[in-house]
Amino acid sequence: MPAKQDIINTIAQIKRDHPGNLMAKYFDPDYYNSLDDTPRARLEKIIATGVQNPTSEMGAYAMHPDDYDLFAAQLAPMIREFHRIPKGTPIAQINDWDTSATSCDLGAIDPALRDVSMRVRVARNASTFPLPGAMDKAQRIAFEQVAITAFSELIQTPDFGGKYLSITPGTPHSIDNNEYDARVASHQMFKDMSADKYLNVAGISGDWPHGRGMYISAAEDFIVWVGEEDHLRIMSMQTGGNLNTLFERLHTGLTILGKLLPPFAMSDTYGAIASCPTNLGAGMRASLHVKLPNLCANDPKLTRITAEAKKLGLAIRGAGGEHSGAGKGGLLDISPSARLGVTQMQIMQRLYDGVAALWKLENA
Ligand code: DAR
Repeated sequence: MPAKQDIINTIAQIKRDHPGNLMAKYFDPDYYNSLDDTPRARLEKIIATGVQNPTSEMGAYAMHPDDYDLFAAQLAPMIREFHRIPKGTPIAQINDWDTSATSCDLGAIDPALRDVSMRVRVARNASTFPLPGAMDKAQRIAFEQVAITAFSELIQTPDFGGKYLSITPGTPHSIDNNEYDARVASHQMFKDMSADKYLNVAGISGDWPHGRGMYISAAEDFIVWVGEEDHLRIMSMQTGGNLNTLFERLHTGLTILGKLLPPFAMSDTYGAIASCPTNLGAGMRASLHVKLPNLCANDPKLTRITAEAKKLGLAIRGAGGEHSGAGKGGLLDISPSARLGVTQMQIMQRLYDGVAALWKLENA
């Protein structure tokens, strides 16, 4: 590991060159120097991704649930800025899954939006293991076995029955490379994490592919990733326009799993604990794919649509995931940015209202 002053100088340079790197923006050399060796080493691991990847947006991943409290001096201001929570405003995650108060069916905006690909997922981590960045191979495999035990119960339920597909070599659930590739191509399975420079530095992709896999319901509308950026990514997905149905399926599945797994790592301040500070709170990413060719025209970096979406509290990704460009016909992945200090229903409404506004702009 570089000497303390080298790290301080490197981060100062990143702060000058990459003002969007929140880790560098809020790194305090005096605080860093005040730490004893052990906590300083823990902080260095948390921020390593942002130091070695200066173009990072957040630039940090937690390694243990209590990192958010122990290293609040570094992490709290980053979290406030990303989630747009003004300094001095108390942070308290409130949960609201009651879909009866609103109807968010995209078909009501335009019949052309009746059959969009949509998914909503939450990140959850078991409180009985370190977060993925600090897990060793044995822990990754042990957690996968904990998840498989829970899935053996889930398989018995009428709406969520399905199967578990592991990419840990040589297990009864293991799938071959052809099936893995096909599941990735269909956006059901996560990509090879060892190709992600951000996750590699953070240790989150360590021991790939051991301890990784996915549960999929028979209807292929409920999926649980095991061992991705968090212990679990629990997701509901469908082709259609009704966000209420999508969210209700997730909530029901999450509730069932919550009773079958060890307690999730939770915080009074930040709600569901996640590896990445961007995923705190509801720990939810609700997204849908929609074609906006006019708003993407002649703009390979998606500068215009990204700016318009940001005004609506939305983030834009290419259809191929993070750091990818628009897909065929201007296909984009649209999702609300804020996940902390907003309820599940506020996220659903923000996605619905945001898509309505972008669709109007696209067809103006
Ligand atoms: N490379 C990270 C990504 C942060 C948000 N996306 C996640 N967590 N998948 C960065 O700090 O830019």
